[in-house]
Amino acid sequence: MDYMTPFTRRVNFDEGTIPDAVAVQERRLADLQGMFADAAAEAALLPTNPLIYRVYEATQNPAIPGQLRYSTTVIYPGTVGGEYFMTKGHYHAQGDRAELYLGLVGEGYLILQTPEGEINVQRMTPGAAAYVPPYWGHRTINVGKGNFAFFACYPADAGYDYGSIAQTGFASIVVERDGQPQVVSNPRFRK
Ligand code: S6P
Ligand code: ZN
Repeated sequence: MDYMTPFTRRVNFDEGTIPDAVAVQERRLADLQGMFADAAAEAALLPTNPLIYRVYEATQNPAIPGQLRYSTTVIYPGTVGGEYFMTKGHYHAQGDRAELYLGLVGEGYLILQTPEGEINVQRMTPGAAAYVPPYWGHRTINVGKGNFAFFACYPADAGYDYGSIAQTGFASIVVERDGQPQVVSNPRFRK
């Protein structure tokens, strides 16, 4: 048997980062083009191409059954035409793979959607352990004034299906109304 060597990576609980991450992905507005409901507001912001979030990958464990990967995501505060900064969102390429999120810093929403368009919203604050069941697409949204960060652990072979979300969007979006987050239906949702 060729045993894998155990290891530890430290999560910074104040920042929600993984300082010795094996990879850090940056997502800017250009990477989310067409995903915000207010196309004019998105186009107006595009020249400055703000940083929306970073993903700190703790591992590059092999994408095979039985292996796990884990990471943190830090979403910066801000809106595009009143719609809060958010992740691209995805289904798992292997749809039956679940995932666990743990809130670390700030305040966010986890919005989940079935392939049929059913929506579920979970509020995430530090300590909230939110379960993403098999088959639910998922996106996280920073609804606070500071950074929002969470830890994620998922089967290494889950993979990413970004295409379905890019095509249809989520049926609901989260916008700021009178300084408060509100979940409203997405005018650009294409079922
Ligand atoms: C992976 C997990 C997270 C996200 C990350 C960024 O299954 O759900 O690590 O990859 O939060 O979101 P996205 O939608 O850009 O991959
Ligand atoms: Zn996922």
